Amino acid sequence: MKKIDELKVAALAGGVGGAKLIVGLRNVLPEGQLTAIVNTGDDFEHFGLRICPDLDTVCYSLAGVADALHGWGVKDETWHVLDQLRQLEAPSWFALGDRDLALHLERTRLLAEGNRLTLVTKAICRKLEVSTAVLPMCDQVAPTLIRLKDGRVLGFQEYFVGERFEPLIDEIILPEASNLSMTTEVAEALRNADLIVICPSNPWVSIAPILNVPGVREQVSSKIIIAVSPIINGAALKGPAAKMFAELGIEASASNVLAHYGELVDGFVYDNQEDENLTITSSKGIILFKTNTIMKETHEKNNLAVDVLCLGLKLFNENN
Ligand code: FO1
Repeated sequence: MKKIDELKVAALAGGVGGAKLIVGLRNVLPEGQLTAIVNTGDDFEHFGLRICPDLDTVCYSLAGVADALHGWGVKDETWHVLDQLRQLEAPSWFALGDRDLALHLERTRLLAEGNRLTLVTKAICRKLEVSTAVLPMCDQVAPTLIRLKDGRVLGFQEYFVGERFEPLIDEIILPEASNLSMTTEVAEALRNADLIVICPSNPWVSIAPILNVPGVREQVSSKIIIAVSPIINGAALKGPAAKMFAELGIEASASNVLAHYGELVDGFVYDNQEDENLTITSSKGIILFKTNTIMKETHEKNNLAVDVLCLGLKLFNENN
């Protein structure tokens, strides 16, 4: 029998919602028992710089320097470079703040020296005084592409930011898995984990890319997995998840998030405000847990983390 503060947890996360629960898990678990495995499908090249939005959102959030309004980028940011880019009539659709820019410059420099993204991220976390292990899902470039109904194929940021996720999507294209490989760091984190937490991130563009890395789905499926729904009453708190569901022909609902994860999860956490009673389509006995999943304040992040860990601990102890 394990106690909650003995649990080793690997949390799969994408952008803003995922980062909030990662912070809550870091706050309630002892040092060294949490590893964040983060989506890099949103990454892209911009002005020759390697931009890794989800890694940065998780690192800035853990460092306590994330901009509270947006959830991404750095707080107390200034925008002189962006203003000057506009003067130059250069691309300004993706808002790069001055402080944030320093991180993109340094990451690009370290990558150009031949360092793996995993080690570059580790170095950046050290400089941001983040002790939590933050791992990119893989070291290879692994862009998630969006095929639109008008035939165009866009990178995720061009779709999400450039076109404000307005165009109708036809298909989400993940990279060919055979071009990707699980890092030794991710393999070790998954092997050592007692519990896998799928954070309230977009199932298609934040979680699916992580599960697409060869070996990840196999490694996690032998563990207790708790997923948190990013959809409440058919809507996403942030980002395109609900709209994507609809355009992929799936009604946006917590039930459909659960159906999307299907046999993978052992426990599913969804919001108190959810007025539908979830129908479980999977044959295996999935435990449902209703609580507050809206994380504005730190105590809400911590409370959700405790709920997730208690559910995970219960299932872990029943299975071990
Ligand atoms: N999101 C926006 O909606 N507009 C932006 O201009 C923008 C800039 C940006 C810069 C750095 C960064 O790390 C994230 C940024 N994001 C922006 C958010 C980003 O597109 C999303 O958070 C993730 O890709 C979604 O998971």
